[in-house]
Amino acid sequence: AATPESKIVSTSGAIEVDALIIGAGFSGLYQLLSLRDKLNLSVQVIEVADEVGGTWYWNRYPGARCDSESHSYQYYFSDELVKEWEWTQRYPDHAEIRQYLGHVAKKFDLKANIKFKTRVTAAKYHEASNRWHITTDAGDTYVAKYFITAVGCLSSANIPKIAGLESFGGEWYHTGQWPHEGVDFTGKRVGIIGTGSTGIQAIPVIAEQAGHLTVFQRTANYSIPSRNAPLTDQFKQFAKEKISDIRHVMHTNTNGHAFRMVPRSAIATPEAERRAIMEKAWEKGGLEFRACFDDILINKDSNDTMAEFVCEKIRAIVRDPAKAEVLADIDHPFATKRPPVDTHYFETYNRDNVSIVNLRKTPIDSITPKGIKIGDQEYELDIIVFATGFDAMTGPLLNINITGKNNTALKDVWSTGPSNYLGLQVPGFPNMFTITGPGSPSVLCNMPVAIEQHVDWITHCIADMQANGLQKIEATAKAANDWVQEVNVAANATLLPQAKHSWYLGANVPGKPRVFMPYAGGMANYRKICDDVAKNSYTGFQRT
Ligand code: FAD
Ligand code: N01
Repeated sequence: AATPESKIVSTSGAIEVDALIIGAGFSGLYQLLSLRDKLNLSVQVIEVADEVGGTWYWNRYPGARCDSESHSYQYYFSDELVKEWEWTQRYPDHAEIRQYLGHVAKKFDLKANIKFKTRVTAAKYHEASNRWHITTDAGDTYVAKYFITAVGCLSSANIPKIAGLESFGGEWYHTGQWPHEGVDFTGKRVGIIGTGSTGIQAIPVIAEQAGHLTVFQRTANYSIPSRNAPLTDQFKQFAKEKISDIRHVMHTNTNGHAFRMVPRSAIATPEAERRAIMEKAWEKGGLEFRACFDDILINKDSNDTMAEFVCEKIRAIVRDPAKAEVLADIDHPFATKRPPVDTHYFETYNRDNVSIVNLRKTPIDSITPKGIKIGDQEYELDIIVFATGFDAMTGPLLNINITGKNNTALKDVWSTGPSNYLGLQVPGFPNMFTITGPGSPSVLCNMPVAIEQHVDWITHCIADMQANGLQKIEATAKAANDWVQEVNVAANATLLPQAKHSWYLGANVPGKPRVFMPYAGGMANYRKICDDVAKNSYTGFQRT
């Protein structure tokens, strides 16, 4: 394999490599391994953190763990790797996932090709040489034939611009930039803004330590108990013996998880039977709850049955009817925002030291030196936690000054929302690939499955170019336009766009274009589309 030493430093001081990858999370690590060890290319990864891990490097907030089940939240490209890694819990926490990715990096000697503590600030395509010039905050310039972004969909923290934040006398943190040494909440007056998956994970854990916790909720949310537990020996054995079967299920269903949707309609199931099914799934816990029926996201009547079931559960768990009302006042169909899974989330509101403020009634006015001001009331706080999510999917890409052919900036091409072909390539940006880019299923899936599919497709595409002496691949404008239509059609065939306050639509970031970003047509369907494109000599791409 090509080693870092095989990089060439040109007379201009630029470092020449075959491929430059940004990011050392699940995506970047596997892309590096594939290009370096399968295709023998010289590859450089640039990563702003000082370690591998991506999401799991940054998100160390209390309660941070994944909600994909451990046996599915890992790479499946190597049976040996699956067999040798032992998960301890049904849902691993951030530290365990970091250890896993650290193990992968060590096993395949990946760190040799990663430059840490370095941010890519700009990437510019030079047409005459057909090379990307990529510059970093360390002052380096890399010249690469292939430029691959593995920057993540959820890596650009969304810190709302609330007037007065800079005047706050206490401490404040965003969950996606959590201090590695942790935060001591003991006896403190803590406010948390946000009740998405992150807030719902963090609230029960912070409540156990804080003197008082005030939850500032803008959009009430459904949540399903995770029922997290240590894995039994029997399950561990099952997961290792059935690697092929598990992989097959994940590769042939809509969402990349290791379970299938049960092919039955909620609304067509008699009420008593439907209820019994939902009760059983609620007891089992986890994302599989929504797979009890296969029409939840396409039939509003079916969806209503699940939405009502969860709201009934909220009212039954939360003893204070006023709190229960705020929590169950949900404005979108079930699972049209990513449904969180939790550990004692609704139960936490039965604690005397936890209160909830409904921001839909009165929004935050400002942050003062003492706390958060809403209307006439000032909530005095020692610590504010922003569980306010991310500038998702487009944010991490637009943070980099990317310029394609004719000096065209990506931010201009995407000024009214992202457009590309298959979520993989933007016309005018040859030889640039976006792993899990907008327009791909990515965030609607168990992501390692979506990531492996993209990396394998890109690797195969580059291998084919190398084998055929091709220099350049570029999506055509027509293919991208058609794909954007396809992404819209797929979203509109579901209830997903009905969640108006959703980051899938960019609604959480003021001023962001309202475009449904991920491809909702299903992972298996998408995989087939991509495979067919490759088989048909890369239809929709121009290759020279
Ligand atoms: P990331 O892990 O985000 O890695 C991207 C890397 O790129 C980061 O390390 C970042 O520092 C680096 N980077 C970005 N821009 C630059 C730049 N300009 N220069 C240098 N480096 C840069 N998905 C699931 O499927 N199941 C789950 O249960 C799940 N739980 C999640 C929980 C949380 C709290 C969050 C935030 C996300 C979760 N996700 C989950 C989604 C998760 O992001 C993906 O599963 C996966 O980790 C993404 O890997 P990635 O390598 O594509 O991106
Ligand atoms: O972010 P979110 P997240 N004033 O955007 C509120 C993955 N993930 O970090 O809905 C007041 O979902 C915002 O309100 P609203 C998963 O894909 C997975 O929780 O915009 N409130 C919302 O309540 C997930 O979907 C896991 O009205 C403001 C909250 O902050 C994605 O990451 C765990 C506000 C943000 O919710 C993002 O989740 C964690 C403002 N100005 C994350 N701005 C697991 O798998 C925002 N909000 C377990």
